[in-house]
Amino acid sequence: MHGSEVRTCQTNGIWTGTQPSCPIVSCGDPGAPINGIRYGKTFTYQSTIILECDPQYKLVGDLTRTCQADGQWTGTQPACQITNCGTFLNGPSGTVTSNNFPANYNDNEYCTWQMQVPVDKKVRLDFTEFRTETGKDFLMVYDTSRYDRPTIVFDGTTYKPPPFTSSGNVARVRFISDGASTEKGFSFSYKQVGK
Ligand SMILES: [Ca+2]
Repeated sequence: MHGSEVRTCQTNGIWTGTQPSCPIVSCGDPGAPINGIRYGKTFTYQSTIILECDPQYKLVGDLTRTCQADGQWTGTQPACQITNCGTFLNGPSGTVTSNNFPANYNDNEYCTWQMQVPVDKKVRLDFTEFRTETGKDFLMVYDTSRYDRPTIVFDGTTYKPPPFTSSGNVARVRFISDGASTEKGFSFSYKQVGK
């Protein structure tokens, strides 16, 4: 706030101090990390943005940042570190498997696949196999045109994720394993479907 917090009416009929005003606080655009993307288009007080890395890169640092009253973002801008897995998939259909499938995947994996279809289509995912270490190794499905929508997370050995259809023309799938114990992993197909 700029101006006087308390103003008193004086005998001359004029208020003391100056009229307060509240300028809109903006933290400014922090940009996207190199080899990454920024979700969220407002940078004012209480806005939250999400920082993400492209396939073949791993996010190191803060996934989300929020604009504070002092005009500073929480946390620090993350970086995207190269990995040895994941890719962009742009064809009308395809199949994705975890590393080494059907043998076990590796420890400490961070793999992202992005499926993109024409703008008037959606991406449908159908899982054929799914086994990951319960509570430790996770598969995440991102509906990337809806950054505000919670990510769907799957893990375990007893069920297969249900089919998923994106709301836009892009979907991302990410697999993250911890440093010990592995399973067979997963296999899914994707294809473009009409809106
Ligand atoms: Ca594990």
